[in-house]
Amino acid sequence: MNFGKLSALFLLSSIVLISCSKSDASGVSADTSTDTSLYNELFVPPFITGTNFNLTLDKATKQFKSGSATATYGYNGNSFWGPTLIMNQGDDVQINVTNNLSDQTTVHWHGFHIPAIMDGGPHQIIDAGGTWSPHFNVKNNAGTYWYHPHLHMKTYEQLAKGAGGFIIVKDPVESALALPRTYGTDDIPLVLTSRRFNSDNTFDITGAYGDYLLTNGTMNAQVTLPKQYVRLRILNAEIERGYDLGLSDNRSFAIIGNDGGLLNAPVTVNRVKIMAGERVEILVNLGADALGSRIDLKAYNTGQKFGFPGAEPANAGDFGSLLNNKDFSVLHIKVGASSAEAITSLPSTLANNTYWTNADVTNSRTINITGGQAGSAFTFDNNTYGFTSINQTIKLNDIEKWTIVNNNIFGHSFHVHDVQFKIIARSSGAVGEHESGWKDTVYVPLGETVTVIAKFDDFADAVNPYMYHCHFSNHEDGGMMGQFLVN
Ligand SMILES: [Cu+2]
Repeated sequence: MNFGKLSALFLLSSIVLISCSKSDASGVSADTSTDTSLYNELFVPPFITGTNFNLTLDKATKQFKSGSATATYGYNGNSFWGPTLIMNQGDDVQINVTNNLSDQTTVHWHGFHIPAIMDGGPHQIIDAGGTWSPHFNVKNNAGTYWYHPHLHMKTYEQLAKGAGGFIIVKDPVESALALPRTYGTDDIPLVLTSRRFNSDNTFDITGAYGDYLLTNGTMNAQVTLPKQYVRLRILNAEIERGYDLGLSDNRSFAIIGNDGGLLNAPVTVNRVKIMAGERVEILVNLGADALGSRIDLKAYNTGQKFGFPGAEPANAGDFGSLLNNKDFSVLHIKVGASSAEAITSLPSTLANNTYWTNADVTNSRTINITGGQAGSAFTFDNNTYGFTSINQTIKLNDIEKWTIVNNNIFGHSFHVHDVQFKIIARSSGAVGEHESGWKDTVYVPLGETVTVIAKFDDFADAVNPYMYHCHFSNHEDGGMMGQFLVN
């Protein structure tokens, strides 16, 4: 599709009836009914821990709906998504990535502060049948990160087919806290995305939005969680859609971390927005719930402001979907017996991050979101991504202030490789508490200017660039990406 026609198509999509064959309601997101036959058990990815990790990406199939199984990708024999890699800060790790696809791929370690040559961006290509073996020291703070393909113009397709996985980093600060951390019991990774199906049950890999929510690749997912505080590590791995998450009885929950790890203290809310590429860790207290009771984690996506991806009202076409502008269940939770070593209270403080401020800044630059008008793709500063172009050059150890200006036609999710930054300003008002920690991805709504500060330290390389890009993978594939050198 031509993403440059976004604005025109969006305007048309609400008034033009587009015929579609997506009327099969079997996968429509579940309501809060107690009929458990509506639900499928949540897939919790297996985990691998240590300092040596082997990942093999392969073709697979998965039965999502009645009829044919869907052609998918998965790492290590999984039918959609891959194992969770659990690493310790300070460890030297090696990862061997074997590509059993008949296409090239790459694997990017999203959020990691590592040398550019190890980053897994578009330049670290793994040919079909090949193996790539990056190695690096884990410098990141404890938090929820992820890996995914980053092959230019193929990121959307490979991610959409299910290539991706979580990385959980542990460190002494996090380990000293009384937090839920029994993986798969009271510490649950949740990756949110949605897919549209063609009539033969293959994925439709063209538009911005899917019609059916997949939580860890599970349609209509349900899970039994223990009657205590549970930790949900939520990743938005969508093509474009944003989620405004909350719980179906409107209870409050605590945000304890975002992209780059723990916040300094928990923040209590009853909604949290999470956009493509972002992570948020929340604690939900199920301690007062009756055994066997049910509650839904839901997306409250009705009535979001124009530019919020997925708020468009159409239910079909490139910028519509069955989930657009709706509230829908993300995870149906059944309350089960409490587990050993249950966490029953919330820590009052978490980490002791010291963030960059304006006073620390040694260099500033501005990046404008451009393009997207009829007939053109989205770009930065009117430059379409060039494989050999260097768009920014940064001096090693500079503390840079980046101002991202979106006087354009839609919202975007802005991701920078190499660094974790601090969001210091939004032109619309205050920076959200849910994004008050270290971040690698920031939502830039339509009409807004966002300012972030990062230090570009440790890794100089005069040849190999890092990427900054929109994390809407269709925009990224279309050229909404730039390259920077640190030297
Ligand atoms: Cu974008």
